[in-house]
Amino acid sequence: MTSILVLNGPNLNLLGTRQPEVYGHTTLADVEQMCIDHGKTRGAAVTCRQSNHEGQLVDWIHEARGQFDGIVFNAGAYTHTSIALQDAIKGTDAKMVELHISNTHARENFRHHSYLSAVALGIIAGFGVRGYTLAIDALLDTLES
Ligand code: CA2
Repeated sequence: MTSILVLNGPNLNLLGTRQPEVYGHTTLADVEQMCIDHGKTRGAAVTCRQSNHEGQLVDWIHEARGQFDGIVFNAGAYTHTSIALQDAIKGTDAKMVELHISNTHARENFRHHSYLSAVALGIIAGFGVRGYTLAIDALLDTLES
């Protein structure tokens, strides 16, 4: 069975509680359940993790090697700052889809650059939390092709 890790970075535990005009009303728990349920409909096992700590995210990416076929990664603000996360993704054999709830290119300039895009299979941004299931589909379609 194909296994997918849905990884969320800093502050995404606040989803649904603040800034609903940017990130919507859905909580992280709802998003994670949606991902697990969507994986099941496609015959894939989805595991969800969230951390506010860069090193923890690096450790989970290292552990993903040989354990997960793909990663859906919303690295939050670390997207725009973290060479460490780029290096970690380079060191895993799992394919990664970069995911953003908001359209980062329609926001402040500092959100326009991503250290992760260069090591991503592709990028989904601006479709709200629906982007998570779009990213799972993109990963599964790629892995199955
Ligand atoms: O659009 C996205 O998914 C982002 O990755 C979200 C990050 C932001 O720094 C990126 O530029 C784009 C921020 C996550 C913060 O999440 C919150 C959710 C609810 C309330 C407050 C923060």
